[in-house]
Amino acid sequence: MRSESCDIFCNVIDNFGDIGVCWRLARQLANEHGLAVRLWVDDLNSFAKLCPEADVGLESQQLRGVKICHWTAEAFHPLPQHLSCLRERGVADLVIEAFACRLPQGYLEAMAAQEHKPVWINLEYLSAENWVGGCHKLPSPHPSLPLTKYFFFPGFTRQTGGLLLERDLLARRDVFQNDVEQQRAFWRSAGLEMPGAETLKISLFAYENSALHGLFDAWSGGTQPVLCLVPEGRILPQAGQYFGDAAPCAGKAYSRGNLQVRVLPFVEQERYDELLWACDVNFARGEDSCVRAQWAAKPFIWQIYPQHDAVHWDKLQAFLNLYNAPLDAAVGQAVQGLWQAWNGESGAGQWWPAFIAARGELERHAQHWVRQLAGNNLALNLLDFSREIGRMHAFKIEGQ
Ligand code: TRH
Repeated sequence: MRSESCDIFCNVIDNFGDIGVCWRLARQLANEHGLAVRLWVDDLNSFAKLCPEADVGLESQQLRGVKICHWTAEAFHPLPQHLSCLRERGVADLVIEAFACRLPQGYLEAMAAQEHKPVWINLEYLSAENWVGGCHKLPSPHPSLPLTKYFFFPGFTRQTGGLLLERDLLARRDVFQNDVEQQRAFWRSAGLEMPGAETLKISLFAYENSALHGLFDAWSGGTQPVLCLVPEGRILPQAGQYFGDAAPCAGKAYSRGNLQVRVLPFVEQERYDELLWACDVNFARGEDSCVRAQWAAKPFIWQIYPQHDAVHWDKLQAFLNLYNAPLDAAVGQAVQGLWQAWNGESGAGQWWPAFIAARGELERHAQHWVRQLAGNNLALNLLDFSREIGRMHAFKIEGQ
C-alpha cells in the first residue's frame, strides 16, 4: 500500500522558530508515523543551522527521512509539473502551511483539481490564551476554489492540538540525566570539565536584553558558583560587553566573581536538548526552545518573541497564569517577577534571589508540568484530525 504523503510549507520570517517547528514536525511524521514527507523551505541557510549536513545549493535532498525542497518563487511556476520533486508524487494527501504562509497558486490549483482533495491544515503559532481552544480545528473555505483549510493550534490544554513531543524524548532525557558518562561527554564537547554539584549551571538562549548585566551582577556577586552557557546568537554582544570584549564568539570564556561564562557554538537541533538537560536552570526564547525547556523539566525563564503591537505581553501572561496556578503564592510571585523583569529588560537581577531560593519547588513543579502535558501529542492529534477530514472527503465523493 502507498504510504500517506505530506507536504509542509515553511516561510522563514526571522530567527529559527518557524523552521525549527517545521523540521521537528516533519521528522516526526516521517520517522515515527511512516509518512512520505516533503518540507518546502524558502531559506535553506536558516535550515542548515539546525541541520548542518544540508547542502544549501540543492533543489532537493533527502535528510533524516525527510525530503527537503527549496521553495523558490520559480519552483511552482507556471505549473507544478515541471518540478522534479512534484513530478515524483504530485500533491500530497496532507498539506500543512505553517504559520499562515501562503501556498503557491500553482500548488493550490493542483490541490483543487484532485478528485480526492488533500487535507489542508494551517498550523498556527503556540499560545496559552483562552480563545485558542475555540478556534482550534475551525474550517475556512477558500473564496474561489473547492478547498477548505483547517486551523490547527498547538497549546497547553486538551482543547488545543497539544505540543510536539518525540516518542522517545523523555526516556532519552532520563537516560542522559542518570548517566554520568553521557553528561561528561556533553561537557567535553562544550570544551569543559564536568562541573561539580556545587556549581549552578545555566543555559542562556535569548534575544538582546538590557536586563542581562543586572543578572550577571547577581550571579557574579552571589554565594554560589554559576556557570552560564551562552549559545552564539543575539544576546552575545551584550554578554561580551559585560566583560569588555567587543568580539565574543564560540569557544570564548569569561569570569568575574562567582560567575563563569562560556560561549557555545550553535549546535544542530537534536543536540540543543542535551544542553537543556545538562543545566539546572534554562533561559529559552521564542516558541520551540521554550517547549524544549519545558520537556527538560527544569526551572526555566521564557523570553517571548516581542511583537510590535505588544500583544506578546498578553501571551506571556496567559502562559504564566496556567503555569503558576498550582504554585505556592510566594513562588508564583518570584516566577512572575523574574519573567516580567526579563521580558521588560529591567530588574531581573533583583528578582533572581527569590527565584533561585524556590529552586526545589520549581523542579518538582516542572516535572509535574511535563506529566500533565505529555499526553497531548501534536503529531498524533494532527494525524487523527487529518484522517477524520480525509474520511469526510472520501464520503462526499462516494455520496455524489
Ligand atoms: O529562533 P526563535 O527566536 O524563533 C522565533 C519564535 O519561534 C517566534 O515565536 C517566531 O514568531 C519567530 O521565530 C519568527 O526561537 P525558537 O522558537 O526557540 O527557535 C529556536 C530554534 O533553534 C529551536 O528549534 C531550537 C534551535 N536551536 C538549535 O538547533 N541549536 C542551538 O544551539 C540553539 C540555541 C537552538
